[in-house]
Parts: sequence; structure tokens; C-alpha cells
Amino acid sequence: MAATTRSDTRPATSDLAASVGLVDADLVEMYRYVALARALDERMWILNRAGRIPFVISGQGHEGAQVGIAWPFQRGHDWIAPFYRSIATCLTFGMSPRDILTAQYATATDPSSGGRQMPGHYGSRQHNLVSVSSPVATQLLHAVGIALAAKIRRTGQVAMTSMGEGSSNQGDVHEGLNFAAIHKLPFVFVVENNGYAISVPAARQVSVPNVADRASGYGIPGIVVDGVDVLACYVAARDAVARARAGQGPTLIEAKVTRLTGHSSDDQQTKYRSAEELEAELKRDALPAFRAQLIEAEILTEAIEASIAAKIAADVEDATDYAESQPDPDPATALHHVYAGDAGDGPDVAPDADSATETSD
Ligand SMILES: Cc1ncc(C[n+]2csc(CCOP(=O)(O)OP(=O)(O)O)c2C)c(N)n1
Ligand SMILES: [Mg+2]
Repeated sequence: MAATTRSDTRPATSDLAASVGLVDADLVEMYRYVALARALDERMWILNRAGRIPFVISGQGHEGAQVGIAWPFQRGHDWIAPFYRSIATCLTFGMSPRDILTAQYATATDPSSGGRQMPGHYGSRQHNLVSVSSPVATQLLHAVGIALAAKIRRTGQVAMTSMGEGSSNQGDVHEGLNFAAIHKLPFVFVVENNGYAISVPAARQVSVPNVADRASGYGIPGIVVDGVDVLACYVAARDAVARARAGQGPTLIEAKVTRLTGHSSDDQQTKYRSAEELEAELKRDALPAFRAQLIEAEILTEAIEASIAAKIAADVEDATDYAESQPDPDPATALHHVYAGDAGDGPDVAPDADSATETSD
């Protein structure tokens, strides 16, 4: 994913890009994904407040870490089991703004689930993104299973999963990490620590300063990385992917991020976070920090930024119009996709002949 198209002319490489082994075009593209995820997320809140979509669970404050960490994984080859805040991860790994917004609208053409899943439960068979499960942390077991299959089949694939620090306390995490460590599976475990599990602060969830401190209990590396620093996140993930591909086993990466919104559109975080705390969180936003870093390095010029902003605005507009125009799933197809092969690949828009013979047991 990180490799840019090489041509006869050497791509521009600033000191900043060279310091992490990338070229300037990579950094500009990373910035575009961070900004796109934010713009799409902001649009979701407007659509929610306008009564067009029922529920938003936001990635705002997580985008920089998600793009940096997803970058070294190989699109269409590696696997990611994301969670409900993984909008930037899913975009970086190949989903489009249309894919994200049709999931919010639960249309028949939504690739995540054809309108069956809760909003925010993104997934894409086409892009090796495993469908999100509502019980938190179960995705770790899915990703470890995929890593086991990759090892047995010698495919060279790496599996990653991400979740919050609260979710990382679930029993599934211990079982999966222990198994992955014993068998040196090609697996990367990402904890996006935003300091809260809904209204419960981190100190009431985890008894050690960092979730990554627990990695030593599994005999695997545990890396703490500043989620505001997109390139530091990239480097942590790049090294973890290299270890995994080399057969050296899993890595736990904990990115310290912030949650700029309430837990969801049904939550009001001013009830349990002070105005001072929320004000301070704004300074931990990777979007302006990354933009300033790229301007300082003379990678992001006014012209480039303007063209990125125009493209993002057009993409968000297009995705909204598209999702608005798409049909709801046909109720007669409600039992499709429960078992493999029980429906075609197309969207469940119109009743089909088979549905009349299906039963509900
Ligand atoms: C097994 C299970 N328990 C509880 C919930 C309800 N729940 C949904 S999100 C959430 C908070 C998770 O916090 P964290 O893992 O820190 O992620 P964040 O939302 O902060 O990104 C909870 C308790 C759930 N979905 N699944
Ligand atoms: Mg959290």
C-alpha cells in the first residue's frame, strides 16, 4: 500500500518522508485520507441531526493513528478486522465514501451488510475487511484465526485488528493473544486508547498505565505510540508488519488517541467530561498537527491543499447523494446471507423467486 507508482523520474522525497522511508506523494495521500475521514464523519453528524441517518459512532480524533497504522498493510492481500470507529482504516484499505454512507443509510446496496448491520459496522469482502461484530473484542479472535490460516497456507498475509482500550479487557483478547504469541502468528493487535469506554475513564478500566504493558505477559513487543503523530504510527505498524511477515509473531501497538465527540450520537460527553478537559483534547487532534507538519516540510502547498479539499468536498457530496438515492433492502430477502450460498452476490432490492420458499425457523 505504501509503495507509490515508480516511474523513470525519481519521486520527490523530502527529508521528512525519507526519514520514514516514504516519498512525498505517500504523505500527501495519507493526509488526504485523514482529512477525508474527518469530512465524511462530520457529514454523518449533520445527516443524523437532520434525521436522515439514525446513529453515528464517530472516528473523530482517531483518524491520524488509523491512517498511519493501516498504511503498511497490503491492500487486497492482508486482512483487517476493524471496529466501529475504523472509518479512516476502512477508507485507507479500499472502501469508498459511498460504501461508508450506504452503510449509514442501511441501503440494499451497502457493501458492509446490505443494510442488515447496525450503522458503523463496516466490512468489505472485496477489500479483506471483516464485518464488525457488535460484541466488542470478538474481532480479535477472527483476526487471529485468519493469521493462523495464513501461516498454515503460507500465503505471506498479515492480519490486524483494532479496538478501544476498554474492549481490550475482554477475555477474548487474552485467549487470542496468548494463542497468537505461542504460534508466532502473523498478527498485529492495535489498541486505539482514547481514554474512555463510553463514560468510564481509562483509570477505571486498566490497572496499568498502558495497555501495551500487558504485551510482556505474552512475550511479544508492546509499543506505545502517540496517535497524534501519523508518521510515528506508520513506523510502529511498518515494523510490526515486517516482524509478522518474517515469522517473528505478533506485536501489540497502543496508539494514544483522543475522542473528539461523544461516544455516539446518543451520548452527551459534557455530562462526564469537564470543559477544560474537552478544550485540551482539541490540541491532540492529528488532522491539524499533520497538516502543519507537512506545510512545515514544504510537502503540502496551498495549491495541493486546495485541490485535496475540493476533491474531498466533491466525494462527500457524491457519497451523500448516492446513498440518498439508493433503495432500502427488500424485506422478503431478510433471510439472505445467513448461510454461505443462500443468496446471490447482488443487492437484495427486488423480491426473487426463491424467497417465497424460505422459512423463518
Ligand atoms: C461485550 C460487549 N460489552 C459491552 C458493549 C457495549 N459497548 C459498546 S462500545 C463500548 C465501549 C468500548 O470502549 P473502548 O473499547 O474504549 O472503545 P471506544 O468506544 O472508546 O473507542 C461498550 C461498553 C458491547 N458492545 N459489547
Ligand atoms: Mg476507549
